Amino acid sequence: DIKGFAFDLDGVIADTARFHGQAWHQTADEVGTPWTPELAEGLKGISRMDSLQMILDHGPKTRTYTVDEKEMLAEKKNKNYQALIATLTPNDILPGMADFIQSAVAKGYQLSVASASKNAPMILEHLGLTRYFVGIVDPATLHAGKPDPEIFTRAAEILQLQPSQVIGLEDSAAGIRSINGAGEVSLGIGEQSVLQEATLNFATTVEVSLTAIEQAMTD
Ligand code: B16
Ligand code: MG
Repeated sequence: DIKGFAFDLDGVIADTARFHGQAWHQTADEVGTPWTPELAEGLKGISRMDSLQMILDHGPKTRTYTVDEKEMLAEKKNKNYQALIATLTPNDILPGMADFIQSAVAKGYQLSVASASKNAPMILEHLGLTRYFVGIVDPATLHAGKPDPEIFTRAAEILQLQPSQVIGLEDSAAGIRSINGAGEVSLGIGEQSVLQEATLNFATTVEVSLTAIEQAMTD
């Protein structure tokens, strides 16, 4: 029986990708990397330092950056990003997800967060959602990011549940792979062609409800 849910954040609870995009665009301009929609898409779900490396790899490569310089670039991006996420309010929760989260808690399910973002606690605070979650996996303590199963394994441990008792919600292919690898039930939100490996698939957050999930599980 399902007793808990592990949530990805960006793309599942809120659309923070647009803020990451805005802040990384500024970094790209600074290092001379042309900003393209493909680059913006490629940055979704990957860690901060991997994102910076991807931007540098798409650049002119006329110079190399030291570890210190890279850390300064990443820190500057994060400051800009944090200024943007400070504007988030409960109105920025993706459609249907506030209802889903509240009704899941009301029905006795346990919730945790499995996000690659070190800013997840701050984002949940601005969205007014902190109190609904038993805990948030700290991505700084992980040995490997998504698609490695570690983050979703830890999300079940936080809930003190067996992986088979947990449904993981994700909008990225790497995230779905992580959930499946952890032995949980994967719920993909987005295009089925991208999230082929998901056990359950919903086109948008609007369709996600306890009734719809129960229905999909018995199909
Ligand atoms: P931070 P998720 C991910 O969030 C974002 O999709 C990705 O673009 C970002 O680089 C990553 O978090 C790290 O974020 O710089 O705030 O630590 O989809 O795993 O919730
Ligand atoms: Mg995501």
